[in-house]
Order: sequence, then C-alpha cells, then structure tokens
Amino acid sequence: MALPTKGLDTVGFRIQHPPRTSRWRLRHAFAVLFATLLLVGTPAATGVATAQDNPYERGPDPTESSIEAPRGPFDVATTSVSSWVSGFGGGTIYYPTDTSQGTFGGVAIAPGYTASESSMSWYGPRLASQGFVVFTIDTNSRYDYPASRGRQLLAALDYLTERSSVRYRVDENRLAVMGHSMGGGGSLEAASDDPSLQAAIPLTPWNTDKTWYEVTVPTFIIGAEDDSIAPVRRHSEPFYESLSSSLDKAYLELNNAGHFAPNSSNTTIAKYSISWLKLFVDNDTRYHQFLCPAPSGWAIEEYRETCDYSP
Ligand code: 9J3
Ligand code: ZN
Repeated sequence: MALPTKGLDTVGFRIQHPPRTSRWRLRHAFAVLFATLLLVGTPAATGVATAQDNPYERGPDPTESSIEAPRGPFDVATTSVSSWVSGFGGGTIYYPTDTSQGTFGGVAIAPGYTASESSMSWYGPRLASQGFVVFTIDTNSRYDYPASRGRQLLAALDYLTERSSVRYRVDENRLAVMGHSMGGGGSLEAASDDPSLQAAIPLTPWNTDKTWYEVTVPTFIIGAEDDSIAPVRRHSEPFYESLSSSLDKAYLELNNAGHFAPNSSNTTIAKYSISWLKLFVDNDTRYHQFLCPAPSGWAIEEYRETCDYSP
C-alpha cells in the first residue's frame, strides 16, 4: 500500500528593504567608502610587513652583501660543552651576546664520518653573527652512522634548550638541524623523527635510506657536483626527489665542488643557509627574495625548488 505523500507548500516571502531614499544612498556610499579605506590601510591588504608583525625578526633588513658577508651584525661568544654529557659527544655553542631582543632560534650541526666538530666550526660564528644560537657537536663515536647522528642532533638540541648555560637565550620552539655527509644524512633522520623542527639543511648528505617522503620539516639540501663519496645521483638528488612535492624544499648543487666543500668557509653555502634558517626558523619573509625565484650564477651547478614558500 502506498503511503500518502504530504505535499510541500511553497511559502513565499520577501525581505522588506528599507525604502532607498536619497539620504539612505548617501549614507550607504559613505559606509562603503569608509570600509574600503580601512581595508586598504591594513598591512595585510597592502602586503607591507612590519617588525611588529613578526616577533622573531632579528637584525636589519638583509641585502645580497649582508648574507654574503663573513660576519653578520651580532657579536658572538662561545661556550664549550663537555664530551661527558649524555646523548651526544659534546661540542661548542656559538651565541649572539645581545639580550635586548628576546630569544634566538637554535641550530645543531653534526660532522661527517670520522670527523670532529672542528670540521664544522666555520658555521659557528658565520651563522650566530646573523642571529642564531649554533651548536656544533661531536658524536659519541666518530664512526656513528646517520640514524645515530640524527638522534644525537636531537639530544644536542634538548641539551641546548634545557640544560646548557645559554638555554634562556634559545627559543625551544624554533630549532633546526644541519650536518655534513653522514651528519647530513643524520639531519634528514632528525627531521623525519621530529616534525617540530623548523628547518633542516643536509650538506653533501650521505645515507643508505633514499626515501624521505615522510619529512614535514622545510628542507634545503646542498650537494656538490664532483662529490665521489656521496655522489649527488645516489644521495642528494634522490633524497630531494623523495621529499614530498608539497614540502617547502630546495636543492642546490655546488658547481665544481667536492664532498668536503662544506668543511671550509663557503659563501654560497652560507648565504642560502642563512636565508633558509631566517625564513623558516625566524619566519622572516625578508629573506624570501634570496631563495625565490631560484638563484643562479657561476657557483651553482643546479637548483631545484618548490617556491613559493610559506614559513
Ligand atoms: O663524510 C662522510 O660521512 C662520508 C660517508 C662515507 O664515507 O660512508 C662510507 C661508509
Ligand atoms: Zn645534478
């Protein structure tokens, strides 16, 4: 038996507009004009960022020469960390002496297989003088592999923010990792294990694990064209390609450079590492201009990116 269907009555009604008198039209026009002026005057609408917008901005407006300079605007001091500390092999902390601007982002840096922190010492003053607390570490053993180096980088950041003498100078929520070769492979391991990191910079990285699709930390890989120890075709390039295409990532291949290029002062490594750390650790969009569109020049063999970035 068919159930009787209930017919729907269509209920029509009209919204009663107020009568549009000439006075209504005048007030309406002024209201629209006022709202438009408000919107246009807002920084978000004009795209003008101010220091007040970003509490993590440190240092003056950057230029090509300021990111290439041997030293940035901050004075730097150092403190040593004993090898008897647990979780990693000790190291050296380089920090801006300025206490007037709040905390700084922190960066832990691991060396390669058989190497000591001294092989990475040039990053200390170079990065700290731009406004970061930088921790170059020794590993427990010089023969530790990348997975272990990754855990040690994270242990070093814990030490830096919780127990070190400079812990009050570091923002525990704005941390990054870097590393050379197996230390670079370790920086990928750390990024994979700790999504709360703000940036990772593997330098001529070496790892037997070639797939890093799970990484959500903005990652800047630097390879070297003539690297025969961690050839870019077996290491940096597949690492980069395995990272998600939706990740904020970039790949820079140093022209005419070998595996150990990251072990001595290098302007190309410095300027783009500083820019990456500033953009993603400090949310400092003033540095976006140096990364997008992709940089080029005699020192760069190849560059890949996923611009535009959203720190
Ligand atoms: O500098 C490095 O960490 C090189 C990696 C390497 O030589 O691996 C061989 C086992
Ligand atoms: Zn290449």
